[in-house]
Amino acid sequence: MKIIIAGGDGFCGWPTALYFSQKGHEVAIVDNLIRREWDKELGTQSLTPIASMEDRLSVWQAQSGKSIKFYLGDLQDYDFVEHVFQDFEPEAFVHYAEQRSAPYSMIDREHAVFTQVNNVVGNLNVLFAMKKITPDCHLIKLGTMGEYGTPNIDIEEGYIRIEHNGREDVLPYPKQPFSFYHLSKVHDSHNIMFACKAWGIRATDLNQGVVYGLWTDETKLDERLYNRIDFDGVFGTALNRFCIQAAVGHDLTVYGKGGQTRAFLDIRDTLQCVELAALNPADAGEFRVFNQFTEQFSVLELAQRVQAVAKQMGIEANIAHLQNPRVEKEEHYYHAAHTKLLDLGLKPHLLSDELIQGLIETASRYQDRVSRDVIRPSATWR
Ligand code: NAD
Ligand code: USQ
Repeated sequence: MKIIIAGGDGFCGWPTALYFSQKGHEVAIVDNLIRREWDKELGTQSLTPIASMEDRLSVWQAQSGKSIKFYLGDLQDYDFVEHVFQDFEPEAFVHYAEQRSAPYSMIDREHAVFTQVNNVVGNLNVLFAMKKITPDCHLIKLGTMGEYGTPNIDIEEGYIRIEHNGREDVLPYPKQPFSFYHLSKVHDSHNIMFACKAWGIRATDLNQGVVYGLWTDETKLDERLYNRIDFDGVFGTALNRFCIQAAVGHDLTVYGKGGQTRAFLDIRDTLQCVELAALNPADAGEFRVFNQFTEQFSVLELAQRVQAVAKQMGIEANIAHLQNPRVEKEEHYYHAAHTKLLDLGLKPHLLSDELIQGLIETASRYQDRVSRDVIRPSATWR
């Protein structure tokens, strides 16, 4: 299959590109490398050292004998996007290339506007180029479980049957997103749904939970193939952050009560899910929605899991309940459906003590790269 991985320099995108390449697909990465600039803006860096894209690709070629094409450019630039579609003629387009941090989108007006313009315009450009050049191409779009928020009823996969005044219909599930970032994903979903209906585009919206873990078979082959992993208070996410905090002797930063429950998955399952979507494309005109996660946990539960594994390793990790920088429910009902990817054959890697231990060990190895100044949350919702 000819497949584009947009956002292929990022945490999910880089291992996905290698995974598809290893499986013999013809892969191209599209990225403007802006994620590396955001690190500089925030005074942080990946825990693991990451090589330049040039080095990543030449090492991969040497290791595997396979080449990955790289298009350097911004999805907000329509001429660039059209060129990519003309030149590569993809059968599938995996779209990870967005600003993905909720706290980053809440820093101030400029960051909120940037996030929504970057994400919504980039996605619209992809839709228009697809319609014009490769109308049969399958769009595999990374959305988020955070589109749904935390309603007091079960969350369904994209759609819900509603009865109202004696009539019934299957309608998009109500959205109550957590941040301006999560809102950008809702806007994307609406734009894609409309493009499917109006132009017959085929699309799968993967409402992904929080991704944890780091290593995949391909990224551990050579230090220059290592993936990035974030620890800072803006881009770092719950479980990965707790493991790194335990390793460097920082309190585990639970926001508020910690009863916030979210959907989670191992990064190896991100790759599996995207592969399952790609191998089983949506029909022409179909806007398909999968909830992409394997387990749900409260934030406090995760901190306690990390604390227990750290203890077995001889590390005393303290759990601190920080004042919550976000506006979110700290105790709530949460039950989300996630059967569609399992039906396609997903074999989940459930959260294990070994994975937590491995992350703590990796973080210990690279602890000199962790600046403690950027660990506490800096952006607030209020
Ligand atoms: P990331 O920030 O590590 O990677 C995103 C990549 O996209 C970066 O390399 C960046 O340079 C690139 N990019 C951003 N805007 C671009 C643009 N306009 N043009 C070209 N390239 C651009 O993010 P990630 O953690 O790999 O997440 C990938 C996707 O998955 C995102 O869309 C995110 O919303 C979604 N997602 C991530 C998680 C998670 O826990 N990491 C969970 C659910 C959903
Ligand atoms: N949290 C803490 N302590 C921390 C970090 C986070 O208590 O140190 C809490 C947050 O308050 C929140 C929950 O953990 O309640 C999740 O926060 P997060 O930073 O781990 O994840 P989130 O902001 O939701 O965003 C991440 C990705 C985003 C993706 C989303 C999936 O950055 O791209 O869309 O996970 S989901 O959560 O399903 O919306």
